[in-house]
Amino acid sequence: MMERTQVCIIGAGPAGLLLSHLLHRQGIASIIVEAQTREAIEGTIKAGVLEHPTVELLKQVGVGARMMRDGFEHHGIELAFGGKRHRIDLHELTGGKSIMVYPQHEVIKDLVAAVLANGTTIEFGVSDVSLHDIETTRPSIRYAKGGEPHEIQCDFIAGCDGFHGPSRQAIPAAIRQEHLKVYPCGWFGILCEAPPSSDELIYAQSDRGFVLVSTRTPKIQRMYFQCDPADNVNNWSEDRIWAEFRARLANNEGWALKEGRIFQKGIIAMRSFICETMQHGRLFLAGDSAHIVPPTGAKGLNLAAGDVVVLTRAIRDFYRNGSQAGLDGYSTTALKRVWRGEHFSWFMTTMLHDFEGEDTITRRFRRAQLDYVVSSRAAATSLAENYVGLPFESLD
Ligand code: RFL
Ligand code: PHB
Repeated sequence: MMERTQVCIIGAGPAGLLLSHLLHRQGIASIIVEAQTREAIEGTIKAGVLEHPTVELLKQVGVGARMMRDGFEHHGIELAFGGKRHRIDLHELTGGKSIMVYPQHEVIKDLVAAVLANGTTIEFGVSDVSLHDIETTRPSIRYAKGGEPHEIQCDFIAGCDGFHGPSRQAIPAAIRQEHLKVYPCGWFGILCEAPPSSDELIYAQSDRGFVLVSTRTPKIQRMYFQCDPADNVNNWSEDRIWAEFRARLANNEGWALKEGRIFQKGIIAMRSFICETMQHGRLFLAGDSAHIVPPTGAKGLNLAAGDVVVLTRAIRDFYRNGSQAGLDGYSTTALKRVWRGEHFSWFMTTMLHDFEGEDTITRRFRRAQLDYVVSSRAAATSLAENYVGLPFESLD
């Protein structure tokens, strides 16, 4: 079957769905193709923190109602080290900004509902997606669904297919510069049935490794501890997991984690990755297809949102007044924000994780940096400004 649309979007993650919705609001049509089922994308546990510009954008484009009702606004975070907790007052340090704890799969549900209500097609469960003629003004994608071959012709292809999707590979290797840093650790993430242990997220550094205490609802908590990326979740019983959390969060202040039944476990890799350029011909990458951050800065989804704002503007200007400038400058504009988020994520990661085999001077530098961040208003303000998120491009 052959179809035609203005923008063909590969991937129904936050990047692809939000792009489709933003384009629709500019009167631009799209079709999304997605390898997984709707149930799978709406059920995958990923991000938890939305930064201030993302929250404002979701509200502004009419997909923020459930987030405002069910999400949790946080005005600060805590850094724990040396047996003590130290609060970073995001709200006060940024002139009133905050972050929202609202799970990625709930954002996905809100966006899928909005995109379908726009009358846009999302083709779920496709396979063998390939990109064609991206160096011409009539690119297309081909894929299979239910054993049948399909083709979509379009003006633009948006590669929103995550780190493992085919879009990035469609940019010739010779013009693609890839920057990669793999960290020698992973994060072991759990969901458990327990009340919150803290009003705010705790990022904890210890000699046994990093811990993040996050939350989902008053009854479900999300926590992570730094682990060997090659470890297996089956090596970790509930008892062993809680013992590890207790050892890493040992403190002089008399508080302890509230423990409960663990019902989800997983290990994620930690890497920093940037693909320069994010465009080729009529193909534009957005989100994790072009860049990955370690999760310590809570930036991945938020960087994806920043990209699609820039891309929406560029495509809108093309259709509205034939301008090519936004399209030509897409990668340069988007990458500026991406590099900032990448650096911040690296900064948070190296400040909070101890790595095996490090020399003692590196460990002492880490402690000096932590002491500085919690004792200098200038240093805390810098962390807060980055954590709540630097502004997006304007869509007006
Ligand atoms: P996604 O979410 O990976 O979506 C890509 C979609 O493309 C589909 N796809 C294909 N479709 C068709 N054909 C193909 N060949 C395809 N190949 C792939 C996939 O099925 C998928 O549906 O990328 P996107 O949209 O760029 O969004 C990026 C975010 O998902 C990611 O950056 C965040 O989850 C990162 N992240 C966090 N980001 C934050 O902003 N704040 C956080 O607090 C935060 N915490 C996290 C995180 C990521 C985590 N994990 C699991 C990696 C915590 C964790 C544990
Ligand atoms: C989460 O709640 O999943 C979460 C929060 C903050 C991060 C990463 C993940 O930095």
